[in-house]
Amino acid sequence: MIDYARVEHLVRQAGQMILDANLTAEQVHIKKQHDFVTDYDVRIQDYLVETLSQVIPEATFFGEEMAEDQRACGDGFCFYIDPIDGTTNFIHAYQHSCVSLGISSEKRMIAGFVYNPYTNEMYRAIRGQGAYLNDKRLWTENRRLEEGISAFNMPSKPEKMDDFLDFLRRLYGKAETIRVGGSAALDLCRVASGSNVAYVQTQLQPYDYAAASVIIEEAGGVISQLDGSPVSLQEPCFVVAGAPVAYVEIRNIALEAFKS
Ligand code: 2AM
Ligand code: CA
Repeated sequence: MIDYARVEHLVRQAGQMILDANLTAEQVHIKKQHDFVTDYDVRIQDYLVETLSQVIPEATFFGEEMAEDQRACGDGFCFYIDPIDGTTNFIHAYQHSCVSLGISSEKRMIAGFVYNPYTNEMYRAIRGQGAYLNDKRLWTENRRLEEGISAFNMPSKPEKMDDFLDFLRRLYGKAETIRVGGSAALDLCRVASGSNVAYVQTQLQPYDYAAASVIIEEAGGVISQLDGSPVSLQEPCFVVAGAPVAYVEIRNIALEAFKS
């Protein structure tokens, strides 16, 4: 039995490290074009790996700031860690970033914790036990695209820019309105809470959506790849999510726009 209360406490502590950060220019490094890492991303990941290893000693880790050949999820418990989701927001003091922690077992997500320290909002779900925002149980109201906010994030360098702009043009005609948040995990959790009715990003990494995927599903929402198959827990993929009806609508729009 996993000590989920302890896990949640550690995620909150990690969030506090975001709030306490005193970021200087020397602590910001470029991974690749438009993709940054700060010393705090590494520090928070190290903190979580060290402390979570005590919660489940046999667990493996899939962390954003780990070398790719070190990200290995075994058949047992695996922690998916995004120490700061919304790093660019963090660098610019945008106050919309979070700590994202997913737990899988036998290659299936069993729990997720996504914590926004700026607003003290903890999204969490344990498979089969429902999704919560702090103490409030979440249930995704089944709305259409025209009845809510659709969100997306710009991939750092869209490979198919024309398709992407075509997607936005089509979405603009159907959505009530559109927002770009800059934190995939928070924007996905807002699908669970209903603040967003749907979400699309052309490429995300498992640590970006692992935790949020359980939270969305436990709230009655839907998340998948573009072709409708489950999101990958091993490699990057296209992510579509939404309230059941809005999910179908936005996936159809994406299928039209990205069919080439
Ligand atoms: P990050 O802040 O942890 O890097 C912004 O577009 C959202 O998409 C953020 O959640 C960001 O995660 C994620 N993102 C942007 N570019 C990415 C990439 N190349 N790989 C994975 N996630 C990315
Ligand atoms: Ca990150």
